[in-house]
Amino acid sequence: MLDFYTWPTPNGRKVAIFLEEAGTPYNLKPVNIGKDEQFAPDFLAISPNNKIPAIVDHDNGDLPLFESGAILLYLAEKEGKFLSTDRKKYWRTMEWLMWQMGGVGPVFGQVHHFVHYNHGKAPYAEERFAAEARRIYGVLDKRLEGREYVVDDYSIADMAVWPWAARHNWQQVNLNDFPNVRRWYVALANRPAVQKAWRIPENTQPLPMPE
Ligand SMILES: N[C@@H](CCC(=O)N[C@@H](CS)C(=O)NCC(=O)O)C(=O)O
Repeated sequence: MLDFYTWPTPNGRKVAIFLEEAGTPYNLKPVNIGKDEQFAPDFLAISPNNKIPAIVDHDNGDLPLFESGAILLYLAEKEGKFLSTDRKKYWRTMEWLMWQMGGVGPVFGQVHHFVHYNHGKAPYAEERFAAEARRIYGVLDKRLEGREYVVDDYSIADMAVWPWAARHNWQQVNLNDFPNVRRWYVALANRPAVQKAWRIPENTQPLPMPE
């Protein structure tokens, strides 16, 4: 059994999707980041960067892990799911997972900060990060041309990117401008495990669907 520390945000949802898709049993430990619970000493002992998601694996000597990319890789290896053992596909998945961790997450996070939460305060930053987000959507759209998933089979790469695309409204992005992303986004949004993960921990946020 493992403990899953999370909150209904893009990074938390990556791991929630994996756990629901894999059917991995877990104890849910909500960390309300709106109430600064991520700074509690008990949580910092598990996640020293004071961010969700984090896990503690009691099947593995109470191993604590933070950083969503590391957690996805750990769980994929532990469960033997959603990460191909074929070496080419393995590295292709790693490549797109790292693209999410190094590009999509940090850039979209800045778009949320400047464009969604603090609109009008820093026009240059809004313009810069919104333009970079559109460029990233373009890269993803090209990647998904003629492909069902980011890397051949449904994988942790899809699970890492999808929750960030779910905030397309905050990013002022119309998914109709990116038809391959739209198709992929809707297909994942219709998966029962993704819909369940969206509600973890319990929340009333509507799951965004493009018009
Ligand atoms: N690189 C980290 C980023 C995690 C992250 O930014 N988590 C946010 C929620 S999506 C958080 O916990 N923020 C609380 C804070 O910054 O104090 C990961 O991928 O796990």
